[in-house]
Amino acid sequence: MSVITTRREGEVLVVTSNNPPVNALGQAVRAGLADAMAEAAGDDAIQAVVICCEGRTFFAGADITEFGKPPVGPSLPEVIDAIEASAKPVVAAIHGTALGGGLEVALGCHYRIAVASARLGLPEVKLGILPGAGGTQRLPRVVGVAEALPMIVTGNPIPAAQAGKIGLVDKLVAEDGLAESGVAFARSVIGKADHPVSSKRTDKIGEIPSDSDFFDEFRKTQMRRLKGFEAPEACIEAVKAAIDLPYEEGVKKERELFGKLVTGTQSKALRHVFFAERAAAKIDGIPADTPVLPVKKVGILGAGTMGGGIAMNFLTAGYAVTILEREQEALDRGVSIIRKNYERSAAKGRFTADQVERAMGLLTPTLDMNDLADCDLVIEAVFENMDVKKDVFRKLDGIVKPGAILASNTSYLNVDEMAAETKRPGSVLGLHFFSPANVMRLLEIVRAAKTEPAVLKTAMDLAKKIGKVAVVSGVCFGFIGNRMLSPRQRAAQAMLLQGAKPWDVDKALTDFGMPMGPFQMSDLAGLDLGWDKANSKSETIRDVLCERDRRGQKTGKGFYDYDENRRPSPSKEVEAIIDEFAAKSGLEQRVFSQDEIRERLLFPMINEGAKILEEGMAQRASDIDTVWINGYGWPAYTGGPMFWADTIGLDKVVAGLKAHAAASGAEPDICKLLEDKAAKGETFN
Ligand code: HSC
Ligand code: NAD
Repeated sequence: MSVITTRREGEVLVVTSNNPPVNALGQAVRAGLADAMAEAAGDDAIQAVVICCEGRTFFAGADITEFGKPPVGPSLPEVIDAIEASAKPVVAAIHGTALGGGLEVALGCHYRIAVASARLGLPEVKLGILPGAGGTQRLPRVVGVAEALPMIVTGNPIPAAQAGKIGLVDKLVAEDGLAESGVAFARSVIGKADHPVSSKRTDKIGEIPSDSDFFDEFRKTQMRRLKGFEAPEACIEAVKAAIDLPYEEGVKKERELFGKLVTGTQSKALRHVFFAERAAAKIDGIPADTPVLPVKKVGILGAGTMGGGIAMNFLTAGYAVTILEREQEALDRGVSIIRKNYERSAAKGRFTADQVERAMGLLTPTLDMNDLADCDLVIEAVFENMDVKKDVFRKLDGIVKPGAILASNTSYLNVDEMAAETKRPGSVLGLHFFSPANVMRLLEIVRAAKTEPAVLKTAMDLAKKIGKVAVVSGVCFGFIGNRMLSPRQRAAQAMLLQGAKPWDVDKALTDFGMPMGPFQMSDLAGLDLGWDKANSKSETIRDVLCERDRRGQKTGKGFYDYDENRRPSPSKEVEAIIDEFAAKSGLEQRVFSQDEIRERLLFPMINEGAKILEEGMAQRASDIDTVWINGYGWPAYTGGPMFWADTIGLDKVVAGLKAHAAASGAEPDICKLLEDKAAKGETFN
């Protein structure tokens, strides 16, 4: 059956798209829409047209899989121009998400109606491009620049009610019977003298001149979000063109900017990120009919840094949570931090006071492990110590109902060993959240040797429900993310002994787009994490820093000095300590370029990533990219570490690793998979 069908409701032609899963505007859909418009034009009995979609959503945009392939007509702009040129009014009837090209189709229509649950947006910028089918020119004309600019530059969709307020939607209609509502609306406009044509509107576009401060003010508020990305600035330029140029010329400008972006590296990388996140949700070796186990009540052990944040994820999503601590004081502290975090978010407008109370009302604090007996899932976030973890698993196994899932939030430890303490190893897995757990999107799901498929599938399902991006990892020290952090830390330390300063090292990574470098990260985490005070013998730079109470941000100083606002500055004392160690090492002191620092930090990570793949600890290279982008702030516009390695060339990475090893007088430890791929000219993705 054709993806586009038409049917007549009296004098109204109803055009329906059925192209699952999201009605992407692929070639067949575009051709079908063009045919339908021709059908309407050629039939005197037809006086209006309704465009709607079957399935879960209105058109969710252009078909992203077609980018980078030779275009096959009709193009989306041609189809939308044909819709807009129709002498008979066209009504878009929107449900689900009208996104990107989907919203551009709707903007080409003369009228838009939507159900209240619908959302409308132009998310192209998140794919490193801009709306290329007239969206940057039509949206400002329809809603004004002040409303259009944030939608185009941030890519965030708006709810239908707001779209109604700003004039993007003409009428909100009932959730059921959308096509019928469309027909009724169409009938109500038949016979009107003029139907609004988005590209010809002039009533709102003059409100903000293109040289107004508005654009600079907007840039300032979005600074952090825009840093390093090329597409947002192009979006701003396109919107300015909408103000300054006649529509036809503005469209030309838009097309030119789109063409440049879509062929660029950033857009390729961001499209990779889009598909990588979705691929990560697919697990090898799990039959499609594997059931998802019911989870209603969640137990959490430990109300410390992680336990509290983990609890918030579930509370926000509406799960009942019981949180366990050893002592009343720690329990009270944990619960009050959860409340404070919610209240802070409410103050920023992210929650209403009611939502805060509803979430807090779902939380049961306890000191008695027996209260976890009826939980469907229990996650432990107690100290990172195998004996403590084993003890917890043994006890939980005896208390929590049979069939319930037991999970560890361990950062490094062996989940198989914990599972072995229980009589239900099939129900044990790792759920590794990232700090702050209520904010970071990544969840590493650690598949232990005996984890059952249903348990794994349930965890993947839960991750989606609490808004996380989940990636499956095998059991190895540090799993995917932290395991790759270790060689980076070693490389950073080694450079200190050869003349680099912590701030030079960190700068190479922040310039690359990471939120912080290795030494800023150590200062944030605390240098004394795992440091043995009693046995410290001033053997490493870290030992000396901790001995002098330079333990990181929490003591006001670490590798850096911090002021009262936690702003870092280079430290003379640290420089002197490093110089002393460097002199003792006998290594030659030299100046490192920022390029060399970056390569020395990042190439060993790629090598480790390749080992992770070779050992089957990650299912695919793109999973590693997803981990680093969502768990550690790796800049998405480079596509993640493995994609980035592909873009610079694996042969270059191997050559770099060899050169760095030679410079340090060490044997290079290069992963065979990486070396083989480099030799064959292959890539990871
Ligand atoms: C665009 O529209 C550019 C335009 O300006 C036109 C430019 C024309 C220029 C011409 C110049 C001459 N395409 O996310 P889910 C797949 S750019 C292809 O899990 P959900 C997805 O991969 C586009 N495939 O579902 C997955 O496949 P799998 C702007 C797409 O319910 C499956 O659908 N639009 C696709 O959680 C389910 O996806 C966007 O960026 C697409 N556009 O969320 C919207 N969209 O099953 C992107 C999805 O094989 N999409 N797929 O893994 C989304 O944000 C989400 O998919 C939804 C649904 C919110 C729609
Ligand atoms: P934390 O010290 O802040 O909290 C641990 C809490 O567990 C403490 O409040 C302690 O009183 C409590 N606790 C200890 N034994 C208990 C028991 N038997 N029953 C109930 N409560 C008990 O530590 P954290 O940073 O939250 O780390 C917890 C776990 O999460 C560790 O395994 C850690 O490796 C992991 N993790 C930490 C981070 C991070 O950045 N902090 C990130 C990811 C994972």
